[in-house]
Amino acid sequence: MASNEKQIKARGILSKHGCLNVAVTGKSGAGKSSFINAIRDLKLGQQGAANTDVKECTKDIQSYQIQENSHIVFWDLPGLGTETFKQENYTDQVNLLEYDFFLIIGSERLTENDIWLAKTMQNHKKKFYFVRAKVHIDIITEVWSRLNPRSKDQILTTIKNDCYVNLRQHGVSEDDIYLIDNFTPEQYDFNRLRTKLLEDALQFKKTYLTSEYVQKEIIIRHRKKVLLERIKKVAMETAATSSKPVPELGASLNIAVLLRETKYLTEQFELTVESVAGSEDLNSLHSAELQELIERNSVDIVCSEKGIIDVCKDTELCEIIDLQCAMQQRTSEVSDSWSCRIASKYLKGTLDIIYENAVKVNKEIFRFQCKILY
Ligand SMILES: Nc1nc2c(ncn2[C@@H]2O[C@H](COP(=O)(O)OP(=O)(O)O)[C@@H](O)[C@H]2O)c(=O)[nH]1
Ligand SMILES: [Mg+2]
Repeated sequence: MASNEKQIKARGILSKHGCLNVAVTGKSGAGKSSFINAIRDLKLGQQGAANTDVKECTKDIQSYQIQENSHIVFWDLPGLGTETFKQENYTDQVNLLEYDFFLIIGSERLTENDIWLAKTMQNHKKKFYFVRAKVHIDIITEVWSRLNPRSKDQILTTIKNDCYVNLRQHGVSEDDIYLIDNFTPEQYDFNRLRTKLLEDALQFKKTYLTSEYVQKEIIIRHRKKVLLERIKKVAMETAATSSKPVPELGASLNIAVLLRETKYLTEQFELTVESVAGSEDLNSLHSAELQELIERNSVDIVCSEKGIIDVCKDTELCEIIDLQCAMQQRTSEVSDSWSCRIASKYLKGTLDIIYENAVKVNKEIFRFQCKILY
């Protein structure tokens, strides 16, 4: 597959259900692929490990997930500063701005490419951490190269200060700088970085779920508004055409139309497991739990003539209904406007029940999704 095609494919995968898409970028040879292997507890050559080498070896974009967290995806980007990937084209070549979050991996001295990446992120209001890899090498070579070697902490402080001084004007705080060595992930800042990334991914997912929930509630509210307009027309239709007397309500109604409408209203708010954001990422146990939750919380609208009468009797029109029935018994006349009012009352009452229920189920689904995040 041509690399362009792969990138377009990547674009589709990127928008996936609130997964934090982390682009691992930086100069070629900095340790990007090695970082991805380290965070996934893999060594070069192990099945599924990213390719790493002293020569440029990552030209296509690949994604990697870690076992303990499905809400984070690492994208191993080609290194910046090679013959193929130069600053002027890099943003487009790798769709840089599509990602949610960035790790700029550097090694040895901070380069112009590192600074350019930080500046690009800052200009586009993208969040990133700067990760200085290979610090173990710095510590070892100190002993070989100096007559009076500095302590390990002194070396680390020097590296960190150098990064901070050069990056702070691009919005980087000291905490956003991580000193790591990919071959000793139990040392230096590796675990702090791992923990922070997992926290960030969780926060990102929560924000995504919240926005999905709010969005759905807006849609539910809007749908109710549209359906209220529809009800006005249908109520007239059901009172005027092929209506039959319903003595309990003192009205004459087209029951078939009312039943058809009841079904229609129910369908407009139906929430299924499939319609829930990220449902294809749920394991079978969670899917079944969600299914059960939706069923347990859904109201059962009785789609029958008796159901219609019950809903009408349940409204504040009760007293007038009794009055109408009494009047009708005396005059044996049914007024069209009364029938229309009853039909409209019934449909609005039903819509209210279905709407309230949809709001409740939406809230329950959101709670469930937040619960299973932990
Ligand atoms: N000692 C040490 N070597 C590293 C580290 N990270 C990467 N390397 C080596 O640096 C070279 C380039 O690494 P790679 O992960 O392929 O860099 P990339 O081009 O940024 O993906 C390889 O030979 C790695 O073994 C590290 O943290 N410590
Ligand atoms: Mg690589």
